[in-house]
Amino acid sequence: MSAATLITVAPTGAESPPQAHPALPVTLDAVVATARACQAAGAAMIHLHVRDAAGLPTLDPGLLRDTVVAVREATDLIVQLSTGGAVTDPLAARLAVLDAGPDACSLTTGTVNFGDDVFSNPWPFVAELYQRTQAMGILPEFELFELGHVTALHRLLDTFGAPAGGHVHADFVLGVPGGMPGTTQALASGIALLPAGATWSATGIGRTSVPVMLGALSLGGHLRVGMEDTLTYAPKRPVRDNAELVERAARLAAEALRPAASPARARALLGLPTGG
Ligand code: KMH
Ligand code: ZN
Repeated sequence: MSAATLITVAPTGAESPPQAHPALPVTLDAVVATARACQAAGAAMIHLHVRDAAGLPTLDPGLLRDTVVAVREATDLIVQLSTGGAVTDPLAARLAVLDAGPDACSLTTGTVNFGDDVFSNPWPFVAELYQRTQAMGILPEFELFELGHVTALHRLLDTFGAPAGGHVHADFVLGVPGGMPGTTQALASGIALLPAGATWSATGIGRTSVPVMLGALSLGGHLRVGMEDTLTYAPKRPVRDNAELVERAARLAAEALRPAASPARARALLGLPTGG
């Protein structure tokens, strides 16, 4: 079990409209301010989706690049870009996200029902994306919404070899309507199937956020929190902002005697180069 807890913040996502919450960071300035506040609160990695001038999700290459540069200039956070995008995004644009040069990217290993939609990740796309991360030296964070996604992770490693940097890091995304439930039991089933030596975090969507966080801490995992995953802090109590969610995660991690990892410590844990 790691002595420190890597906290990833997912501040924006692609699915909530800009008017869903006044603190949803949809402009570059707001993303940078959020990144700073979340690092101060204990985050070490940021999972980013980008919005256009209307606040709608986009995979515009220039905006993605500008965001990577701006967050790097303002913080020490590990910059992870989403390759999941929005459920409506074409696969080719999702592959091109890597050209923005992040430290890490999300990589969902299979398709999953996503509310009324389908989050599509056919095997040829997943295989191509994975091989591009290897060629470009970008750390993939394997997003696992289903137990079958863990099987597909093994298939990737068996077919194409280890990720860039040699370390396997996964994130269980629980409680999506259509995916695994946000319970400690589901999480325990998933981590039992991970490859030896892998590190993992977990996040629970909506009201499963706190139970999944407590389950992840007790099972020795890391945490992802943020307004991509929940807009409420408690039933009928909207979240103040992303930093409030990071503050709670850092507090609970400290109580679990596994305090929040600094970005430098998180880099070492994930096998990323330090100092850049
Ligand atoms: N917006 C979801 C359909 C990711 O970032 O890689 C996919 C998602 C996962 O958010
Ligand atoms: Zn995402």
